Amino acid sequence: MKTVTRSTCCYCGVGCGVLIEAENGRITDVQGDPEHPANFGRLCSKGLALASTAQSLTGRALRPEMRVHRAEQRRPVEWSDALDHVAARFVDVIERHGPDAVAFYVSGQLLTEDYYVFNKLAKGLIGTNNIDTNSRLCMSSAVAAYKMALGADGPPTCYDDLEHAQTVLFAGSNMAWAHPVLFRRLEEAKAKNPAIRWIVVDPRRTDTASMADLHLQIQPGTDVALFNGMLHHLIWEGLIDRDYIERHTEGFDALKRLVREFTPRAAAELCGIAEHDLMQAAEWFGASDAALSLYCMGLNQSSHGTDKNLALINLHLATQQIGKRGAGPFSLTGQPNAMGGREVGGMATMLAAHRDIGNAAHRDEVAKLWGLADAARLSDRPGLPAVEMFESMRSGKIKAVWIACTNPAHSMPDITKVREALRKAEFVVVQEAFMQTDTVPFADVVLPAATWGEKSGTVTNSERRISRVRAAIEPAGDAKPDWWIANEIAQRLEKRIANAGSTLFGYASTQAIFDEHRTLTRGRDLDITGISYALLDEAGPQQWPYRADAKEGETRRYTDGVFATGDGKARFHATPYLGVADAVNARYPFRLTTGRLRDQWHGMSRTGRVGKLFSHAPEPALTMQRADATRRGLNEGDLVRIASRRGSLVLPLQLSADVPSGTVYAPMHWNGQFLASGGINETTHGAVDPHSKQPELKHAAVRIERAELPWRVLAARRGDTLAMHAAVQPLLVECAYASVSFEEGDLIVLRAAHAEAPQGWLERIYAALDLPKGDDTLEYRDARRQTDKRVIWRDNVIDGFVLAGDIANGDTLMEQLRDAQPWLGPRFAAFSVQRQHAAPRDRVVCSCKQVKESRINEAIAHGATVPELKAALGCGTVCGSCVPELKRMCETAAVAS
Ligand SMILES: Nc1nc2c(c(=O)[nH]1)N[C@H]1C(S)=C(S)[C@@H](COP(=O)(O)OP(=O)(O)OC[C@H]3O[C@@H](n4cnc5c(=O)[nH]c(N)nc54)[C@H](O)[C@@H]3O)O[C@H]1N2
Ligand SMILES: Nc1nc2c(c(=O)[nH]1)N[C@H]1C(S)=C(S)[C@@H](COP(=O)(O)OP(=O)(O)OC[C@H]3O[C@@H](n4cnc5c(=O)[nH]c(N)nc54)[C@H](O)[C@@H]3O)O[C@H]1N2
Ligand code: SF4
Ligand SMILES: [Mo]
Repeated sequence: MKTVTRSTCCYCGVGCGVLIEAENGRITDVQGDPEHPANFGRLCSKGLALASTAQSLTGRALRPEMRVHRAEQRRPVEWSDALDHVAARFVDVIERHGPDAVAFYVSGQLLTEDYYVFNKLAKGLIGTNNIDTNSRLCMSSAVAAYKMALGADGPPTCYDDLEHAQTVLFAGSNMAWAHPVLFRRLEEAKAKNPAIRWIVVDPRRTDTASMADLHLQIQPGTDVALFNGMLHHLIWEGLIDRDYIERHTEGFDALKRLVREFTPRAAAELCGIAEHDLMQAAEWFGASDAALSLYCMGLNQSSHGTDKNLALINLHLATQQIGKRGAGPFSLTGQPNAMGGREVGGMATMLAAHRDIGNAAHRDEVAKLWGLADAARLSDRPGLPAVEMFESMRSGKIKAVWIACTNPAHSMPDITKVREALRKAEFVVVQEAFMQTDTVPFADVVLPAATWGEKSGTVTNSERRISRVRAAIEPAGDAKPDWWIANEIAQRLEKRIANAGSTLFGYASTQAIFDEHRTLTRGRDLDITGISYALLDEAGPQQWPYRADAKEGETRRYTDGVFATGDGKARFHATPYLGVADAVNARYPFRLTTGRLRDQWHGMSRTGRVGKLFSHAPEPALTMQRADATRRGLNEGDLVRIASRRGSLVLPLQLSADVPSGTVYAPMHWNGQFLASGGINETTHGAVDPHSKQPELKHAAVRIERAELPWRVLAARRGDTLAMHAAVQPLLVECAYASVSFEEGDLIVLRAAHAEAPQGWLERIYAALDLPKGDDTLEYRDARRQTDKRVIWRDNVIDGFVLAGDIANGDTLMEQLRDAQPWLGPRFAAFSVQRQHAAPRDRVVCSCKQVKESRINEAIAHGATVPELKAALGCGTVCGSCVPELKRMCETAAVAS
């Protein structure tokens, strides 16, 4: 029977509504929900691919697994054994070393209900504040700044503002790729009203930047200087609102004194941009009827990320670009439920419903609401934020850790230390939906989690809007929802930890959890006592605050100029400009920055399962400006070693005019499942912001040199890509460079390079890729030249190949494999080099319609415009994620001609 279930996309903080179609326990299709106020039916390329990422059970965590001793292999066990074991080990550590010897590391991708149970378990039952989340790597600078400047967490703005903003300032946000559906709304608003100005602050010329009226291509880490300089100019030009400053704010004088030295010239010089561009940006911002800033990781992921946020909020307060339609500082939430996590207080530095750990009255309130027998059970010791948590594990203080819905061995900065920490811990629990992640190998216990499509609850999106997530199918195998797992173990702990109070756990449903959660928000800034499952079912997603006596939620906050501070006034902060933590010098001359790809999601455990989502960026790469490369004698495609003071990795070089001289860029996604290394976080720096404790993931000083790896491998095979991936992945680390990607048509592609052939490696690759010797296999070997080649046919069509040593005819074989046309002529010709026929690397620009770069360029060469491209080729007509790139390709061609 076919069913359609209304739910929410599991990826970014836009929080698009989806309709999940399922049949016989399988998700068959996912469409945008036309009624959802975040997307009105639209989805981006990742959302549209949800059905294909969800379909296969290969590689899913299906059964609990555990080992009792480190030396053992984990083996499958019953749920009751795994739950009893985790509870017993946690009790043991707590009894021996106290509650702060255990830690929870959870995720902004958990649902609010999951999060709530984890937070109550750590803080209310165990009595430790050692519960932190990947939101520490993501939103914590934005949170710190909102609280310091406006008195409370959460954006004052809403999505409707996107349509009303007259000046849009994107700061450290590549919204065209990271929040695509909201970007579509901005594009439409600008198309309707060309007077709208876009300013983009980003060291790279991203798709977002290429559409801007003004791109401020600043040096990484210099945003505070820029915003201070803009404020200086606003004051000078009389574009500030003195009356508003007087009535609704505090602290302007100190700030004014500070920005005196940030003349446009001085600031522009620090940023590496033109002075008149800085002044232009300030004027467009200050003189606008409605200036909206949209900001994300380029501001937050910095060792002075809170200052970057505050300096931007200063601009809004000084010009009264806040609390009115189309204006305000709008922090874009990264993960689907980073907001929900903050609401339940699921971090080491906060308590439920935006309360503070350090505030005794707040602790008493929470203790009472939770029914704790003893209010003192709520610890007043702040918990350890992510980076410190893993450091404390590494130094042996934290003995047991429970990781849920995040992959720290990939996503934390300086991962050598994280791996050491996970090895050092006595007991590691990993609650995961997929087995192929870099953290799973460290687990003593794997708890299989139900994932998107299989679980229910709520999430809160970037505009404070709570949406229902609903299960369309049963969990895979024995997997269970995250809240259920936490609740089961909590009940076991409750029996063993003395004097916890009345029954704290024993939830029967997510609704029971939500009902308890909302009670805790009564009277708080995020009061949601008016929101219930029943209301969400009847009236759809709702924004907070939404009090019990209200008729609806608040769309915009601070419209009356009264802020959430004690005296109702917002606070200016004097933000000095400070340099990055990891200084460049002659030994480490490049500034490395990192970020996202359009079609991948973080550690790729989901998006990395489908070929289609690789087509836009098929290979990992380090991007460098051509002139920088030429000076070093490096060429496109060369393998380079990127080394920082902490670690190194090898990546292919990609030349691009999008990065400024001296800056290089690598996407954050590629990790040990797809590479011979753990990815770019081998090199990043664990320095954190003093207020938010967010690490500086956007900057590291690095050295780049050619990696001399003459022995090359190119292999590709059609078949069960997920099964082959699992077999190939353990072999990757044996080469200095290796990467795996998928292509449409069930293809897995392996690229590798090493000084010489590792012993016995190729034989294992043949086995992993199912290329046995046989009648359908052609083989060529030249031991002296370390050359080894194999091609396999099925019904006269090439079905796979491995080229090792000499990969000169790789492109030709790849094309044959992709096209799946019968092989003409003698088979041995497959090994002869046919360079002249080899097609150049052709990227897929439009992933929905699979339209390649070459076809688009050909049409552009014949004069096609974006609408004509859409009409003729279909590209850009489904999700629209590639439209910025299509525009850019047309513009580049126009400039060139
Ligand atoms: N496709 C896709 N979308 C996603 C995600 C994903 O994995 N894939 N993840 C989601 C999550 S969790 C998050 S947090 C968001 C992140 O969304 P974004 O923050 O928009 O994405 P990033 O690419 O990490 O970084 C944005 C930009 O910051 C720039 N930048 C680097 N250093 C600086 C600097 O010093 N100053 C300024 N002004 N800019 C700088 C980078 O060049 C980059 O273009 O995306 C969400 N959406
Ligand atoms: N260099 C660099 N590093 C970065 C960043 C950067 O820009 N540059 N960005 C940082 C940011 S902003 C973020 S948010 C982090 C993200 O980093 P992570 O949190 O590590 O990223 P994910 O890969 O999304 O991890 C989520 C995990 O949960 C699993 N999962 C999926 N569904 C479920 C479920 O329902 N339950 C459970 N228990 N598990 C599930 C997935 O398989 C996946 O392994 O990365 C950070 N790291
Ligand atoms: S913009 Fe894309 S990834 Fe983000 S919620 Fe919408 S469909 Fe999902
Ligand atoms: Mo994030």
